[in-house]
Amino acid sequence: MIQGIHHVGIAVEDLDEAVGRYRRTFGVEPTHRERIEDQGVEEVLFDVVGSTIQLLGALGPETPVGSFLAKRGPGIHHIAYRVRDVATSLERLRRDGIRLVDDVPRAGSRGTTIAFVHPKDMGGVLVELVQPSPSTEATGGP
Ligand code: CMX
Ligand code: CO
Repeated sequence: MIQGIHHVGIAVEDLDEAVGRYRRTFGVEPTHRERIEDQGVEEVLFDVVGSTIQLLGALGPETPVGSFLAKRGPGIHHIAYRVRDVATSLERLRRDGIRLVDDVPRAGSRGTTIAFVHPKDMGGVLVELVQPSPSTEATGGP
């Protein structure tokens, strides 16, 4: 089912401060910034060789990342695996009795199709499944 690590999501208190730190520390430049209203986040992406780091700022306290920051503080929020087909993957997980956050695939940033799997059945790790948009699939990009 897993074709690679699409990205790692990292919850940050201050997006601009975190972007500056990544620039200075690793000499990398952000490749994308987007507000994703239905996820309650603003993301900044850094493409690193073969994968992507997704810095996540919360759009409010009552959002998944806002509540994560309040309870745990900044840190790794989720891991996103690349899959060929999110709907098929969800069907298989559901058959295996794995708790899902998203019962059906939804739209992610940059034309991706995504779904979240509940951390309670994933050893305490929030998992995102990502199907790249057809236009970036050829290049392997996110
Ligand atoms: N990683 C691991 N465990 C997590 C977690 C995370 N990111 N977020 C919550 N949990 C755990 C909590 O620690 C808690 O465990 P305990 O019961 O042992 O205390 C349990 O899950 C319930 O946590 P909660 O704070 O009550 O949070 P909710 O149940 O309200 O929400 C979740 C949890 C996973 C359903 C919610 O965060 C969600 O819907 N996530 C998917 C969407 C998302 O994260 N969007 C932002 C990223 C968008 C993107 O990547 O594009
Ligand atoms: Co993500």
